[in-house]
Amino acid sequence: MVMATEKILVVGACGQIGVELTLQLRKMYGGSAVIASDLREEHPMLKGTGPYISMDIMNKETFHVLVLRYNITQVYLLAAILSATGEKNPHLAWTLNMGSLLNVLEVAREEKLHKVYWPSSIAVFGPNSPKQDTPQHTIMEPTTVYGVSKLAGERWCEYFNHRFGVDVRSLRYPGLISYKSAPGGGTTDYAIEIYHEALATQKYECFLSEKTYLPMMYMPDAIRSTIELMEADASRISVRSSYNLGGMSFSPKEIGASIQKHIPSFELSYNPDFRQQIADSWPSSIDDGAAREDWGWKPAYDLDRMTEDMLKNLAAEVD
Ligand code: VAH
Repeated sequence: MVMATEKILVVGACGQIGVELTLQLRKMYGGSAVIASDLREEHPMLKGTGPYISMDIMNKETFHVLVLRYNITQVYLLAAILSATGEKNPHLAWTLNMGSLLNVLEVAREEKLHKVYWPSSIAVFGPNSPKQDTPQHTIMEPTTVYGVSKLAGERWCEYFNHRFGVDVRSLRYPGLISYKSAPGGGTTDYAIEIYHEALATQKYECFLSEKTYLPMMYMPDAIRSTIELMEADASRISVRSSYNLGGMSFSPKEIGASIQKHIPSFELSYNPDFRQQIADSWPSSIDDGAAREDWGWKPAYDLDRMTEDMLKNLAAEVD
């Protein structure tokens, strides 16, 4: 248990990452030290584990008052519109993803918050970025509004750190796979849906083609990487835009084969849609050497270990 001198606000606590990050932070700091907030109703898994406040992060005044009223010292900003949903409403995606971040960075500066966390994504890379082992620093020409907003956000994070000393930290998450909370409208959501359908119907029609390799990560690794980054001494953080973060890379065909080791009758078919073009613009694998060197990052899950854990826990939910 970390000393509860910190008071943490998680914004977007009911999303795919937010639920699990909130639960982990409450384990570390104590339930009452971590306030969960979202526009939505409180997620069932959060009920009874600590305080919940319904809040619109786009209302800077309300957010600022909440920070003062609850003596907040750290903010985790997880609210965002992801790649696939963002392409259906580009202006809203830009407005929410940028407006929320600027509200948090401004209040962090004004109130001298101890730390801020904000997730970026491998979506900041584009078709002209090196595809394999994409470097920490390289060409970044994202072709989705989501990627553009994350690239711009990274620049704002670095600016607020260098100009005002705000201790804001960030990770370029790959596609995240979990069983505890629903995916958020991303291009990598197939890698979650496939497990649910494998158990429910033993078949799945994938919206990406069979050989679409993408960087992916199991949620326990993603949560641990976030905590390890935020707990690292500030002197070890050399990247103030956002760290590349690698876990594993696989294609729909490979995840299908991993599932078939447990469910031999599972049938996988392919019917690529608009998300194929998004996936094709992203890296196939990531060089996360800077994260490994600066604060000792090392993933624990590979595809088969993730598949075993996903199927075991999803099957338990059905029973
Ligand atoms: C998305 N899950 O698909 C997110 C993620 C790398 C992908 O950023 O939009």
